[in-house]
Amino acid sequence: MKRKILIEPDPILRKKCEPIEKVNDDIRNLMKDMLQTMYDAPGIGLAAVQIGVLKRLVVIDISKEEKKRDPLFLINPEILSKSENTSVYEEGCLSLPGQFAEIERPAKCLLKYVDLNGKEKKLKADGLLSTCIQHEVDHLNGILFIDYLSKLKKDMIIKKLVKHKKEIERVVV
Ligand code: GNR
Ligand code: NI
Repeated sequence: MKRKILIEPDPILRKKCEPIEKVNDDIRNLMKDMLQTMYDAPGIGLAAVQIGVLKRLVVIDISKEEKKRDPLFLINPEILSKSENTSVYEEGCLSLPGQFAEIERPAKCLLKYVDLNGKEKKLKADGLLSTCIQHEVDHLNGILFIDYLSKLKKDMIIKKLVKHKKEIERVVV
């Protein structure tokens, strides 16, 4: 089932998410919904908080072609280490529709997570995957990429989103 994505400003997006204690069918079904919502958007990553569920769950798929889908299901993801060197990507966020900015982050990271079978795994990431992982783990801690921008740029984006949300309301009512 496709879910609705929350758009900033929304206080839920600023909450800290809770770890999963047991990987069961409820969690697997929720992550299936997250993946469907992400592919439909479309996006390359989605944190559960973006659909209003305050749990430490992330789905990612950075594959380019629809036919070669390669989803990653990350439960309780934790970044163990980050590289000294950084890289810059133009980031977008499904909770910040139409907004993009160049963000500098550690180029590589080492991730620990639990998979859909409840098994602990580690993953070394670089490139877009590393950036996407850091972007998603930020969501679990209530952080959005606009928090790394100057107050002026951040305020401009929030103002646009408030206007955008009011326009959506007008269509619905
Ligand atoms: O779809 C997305 N694209 C993207 C591009 C650069 C860096 C991060 C991302 S994640 C984003 C989807 C999203 O909002 N995930 O939380
Ligand atoms: Ni995002």
